[in-house]
Amino acid sequence: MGDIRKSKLLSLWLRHDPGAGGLVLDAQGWTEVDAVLAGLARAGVACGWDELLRLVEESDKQRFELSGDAARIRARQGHSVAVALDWPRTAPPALLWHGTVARFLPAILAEGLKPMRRHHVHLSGDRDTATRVGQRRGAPVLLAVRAAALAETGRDFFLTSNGVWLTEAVPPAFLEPWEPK
Ligand code: HQG
Repeated sequence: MGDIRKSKLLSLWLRHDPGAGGLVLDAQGWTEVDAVLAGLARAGVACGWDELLRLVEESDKQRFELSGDAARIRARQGHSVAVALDWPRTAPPALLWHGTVARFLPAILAEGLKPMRRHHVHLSGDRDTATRVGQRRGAPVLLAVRAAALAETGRDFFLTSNGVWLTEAVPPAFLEPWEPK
C-alpha cells in the first residue's frame, strides 16, 4: 500500500471511524500509536513505527500530530466523530478564503458556509491554499470571507497548529465570490 492510501486510512480511522481500526479516541482525539500500529497489522498493512513517523512528518498538510512523548497520535482537524479539539481561539485577519466548486455556490450564497459532515467550516489564510482545497472537487471557485467582521459579531475562530482556520458557520452576508482581476 502506498503512502497516500496509508494516509487516507489513518485519516479515516483518526477522524471518522476509529472503530474500523479497532481504535478508541479520547475526548481530544488522541489514541495510542501502538494501537494504530496493531490496527494496521490487523488490516494487513505493512507499516512499522519508523514508517508511521515518516508519514506523520511528510503529510503534505501536516494532517496528523504526535504527542510530545510520541506515544499518542491524533488528526489535527477534520473530524466527524465527537472530539473537543483544544485549538486556541484566535482573532482572524480581515479576510480569510474558502475554496469550493461552482455547483455548491447557489446553496452557499443562500445559506452560508456550513460544516457539512465536519465539525467546523475550514478556511485558509491565503488564496493559493484555498485554491488547492477547491481543486479537490473540480475547477476551484474562491470565496472571500469577511472574517474580522464576523468575529466582531461574537463568532469564534480557531487556528490549528498547521494554519487552518476553523469556525462554526459563515452567514452569506460575510461571503463574497472572488473574481481574479
Ligand atoms: C461545501 C481538506 C452546499 C464546501 C482540505 C465544501 C481542507 C456547502 C464541502 C479540509 C455548503 C465540504 C476541508 C452549503 C459548505 N451548501 N455546500 N451551505 N457549505 N459547502 O471536505 O472546506 O485533505 O468538509 O464548500 O484541504 O472542502 O481532509 O470541506 O466543498 O483543509 O486534510 O461543502 O479538508 O483537508 O467539504 O475541506 P469538506 P473543505 P484534508
